[in-house]
Formats: sequence, structure tokens, C-alpha cells
Amino acid sequence: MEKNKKIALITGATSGIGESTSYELANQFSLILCGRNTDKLKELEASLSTKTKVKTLQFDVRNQQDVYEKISSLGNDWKNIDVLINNAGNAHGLDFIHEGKIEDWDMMIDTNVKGLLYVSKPVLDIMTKNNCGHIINIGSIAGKELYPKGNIYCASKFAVDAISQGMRIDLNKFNIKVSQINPGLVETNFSMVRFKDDEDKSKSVYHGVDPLVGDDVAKVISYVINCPENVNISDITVLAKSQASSTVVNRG
Ligand code: NDP
Ligand code: 8X3
Repeated sequence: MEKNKKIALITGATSGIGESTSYELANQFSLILCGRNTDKLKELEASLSTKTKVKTLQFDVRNQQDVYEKISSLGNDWKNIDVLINNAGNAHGLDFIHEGKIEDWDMMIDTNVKGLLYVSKPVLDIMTKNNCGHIINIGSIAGKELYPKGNIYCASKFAVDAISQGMRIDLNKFNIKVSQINPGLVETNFSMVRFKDDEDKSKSVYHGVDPLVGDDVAKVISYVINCPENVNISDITVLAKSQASSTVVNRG
């Protein structure tokens, strides 16, 4: 196993895009894999440890103190994070705004926006000190275009868009690259979470679409990371061939 590989920290590594990205980057990076699900983290560690050094961190991104303590107390072997992939997030519910549930709104703002900031804070302490690094924020087409009932999920991803732009401006003097990747429909556990385990509703999202899968997005993430040092892909939207916009999808 190669020593002194660069270090990538991935949030939401336990499912979907984050899990695919963990596998995609395992040949190139030592990995800090973050998630809530301890069993799944152990499974990933067992599987990926044959390819690279793996450290797992168990936290809910909404718990600021826990996130800060766990990332900032990483030992010398792990603390110099080169690449941060802010991926953890979900949609909760798909309701007209006047019918939306407060707990769904809280979950999306707390996870997708505040959680991303909570993870970024201790990593930025490291990257600004090191005067280098690359932050990849997973936005969404939902952070570029509104769609009916998208309201608060879209708002959370529009916020990610603003945060990515703000990071890019403020971190410019520290030689830190900031990239945002905005996928369209990706078949992961996303819709099961959004529809609270309703399989029929979840499947209908991808019906007739031939959607993206986690591996497609992971390959784009790898491409963005592996551009030459003088190149930064600042913002990239990735859609299935059959998707033209948030609302225009050719279902055959
Ligand atoms: P998944 O549901 O498959 O994965 C989401 C990941 O985020 C899981 O590992 C999940 O962990 C983690 N996560 C969620 N909430 C928290 C939390 N509070 N604390 C820590 N981890 C958490 O969905 P995707 O892979 O599709 O989603 C990944 C990202 O991609 C999200 O930011 C999503 O908004 C974005 N995205 C997804 C698209 C899609 O169509 N699928 C399209 C565009 C963007 P756990 O299993 O413990 O909940
Ligand atoms: C996920 C894509 O269109 O379901 O961010 O909001 S969408």
C-alpha cells in the first residue's frame, strides 16, 4: 500500500454518491470516510482498506460540536486534508410550501446548509494554515432552477451555491480551489429518503429515465480533482441524457 498519498475527506460516504466516490478515489487517496451509520462505516473500512489507508469518523453533520471536535482532533497522519467533499445531504418531503412540514424544513436547512458549514469550518482551519486544498461541494440542479414543490430543498441547494461562490472568493488568497458539482437525477437512496421509504413514489422518480448513478457523479468528481494544478472547474452541472432541466425529462 502506497505511503504519503493525499488525503480526501468525504461526508455522506455511507450511501449513494458518497459511497461511489469513496471507491472511485481509493486508488489515489487516503480516505477519511464520514457518516452516521457505524455498521456501514465499518463495512466500507473493511472493503477499502485493501486499497488504501482508511479512517472513519462517525458524526451527524448537524452536531456542530461533535463535528468540530472529531475533525480538529485528527492526528498528524490525518489532519492535513487535501480534498474535502461536502456531499452529505438529502431532500425531505416534496410538498407545496403551504403544506410543508417544519421538521422536513429543519432537516434540510440543518443538514444541507448548516452541516456543510460545520464540516467546512475545522477543515478550513487546516487548509488556510497549509495554504492549499480543494473543496468540492455537492450542489444540485435544484440549486440552479426551482421546480414545483422543490421550495426548501431548492433553497438549501441555492444556499450551497452561494456558499461555494463565497468560499471561492474568500479562499482565493489561500490557493484553495473550490468546485461545485450539480447533479440532476441520480438513482441513489435519495428518493427513498425524500419520500420516507415509499418505494412506489421513489421508483416513479426514475421511471423511463435511465438516470445517472452514483458512479457517474463519482467519475466527474475524480475528473474535477485531477485537473492540472492551474485549472479549477468552478461549477459543473451533470445531467442524465434524458434530462433537459429540472422539469423537462424525456421518459420515452
Ligand atoms: P443518499 O441518500 O444515497 O446519500 C446521502 C448521504 O448523506 C448518506 O450517506 C447519508 O447518511 C448522509 N447524510 C444525510 N444526512 C446526514 C446527516 N445529518 N449527518 C451525516 N450524514 C448525513 O443520497 P445521494 O447520494 O443522492 O445524495 C448525496 C448528495 O447529493 C446530497 O447532498 C444530495 O442533495 C445531492 N444530490 C443528489 C441528487 C440525486 O438525485 N440523488 C441530485 C443532486 C444532488 P445516512 O445514511 O446516515 O442518512
Ligand atoms: C436532487 C435532484 O431534481 O430531485 O438534488 O431535486 S432533484
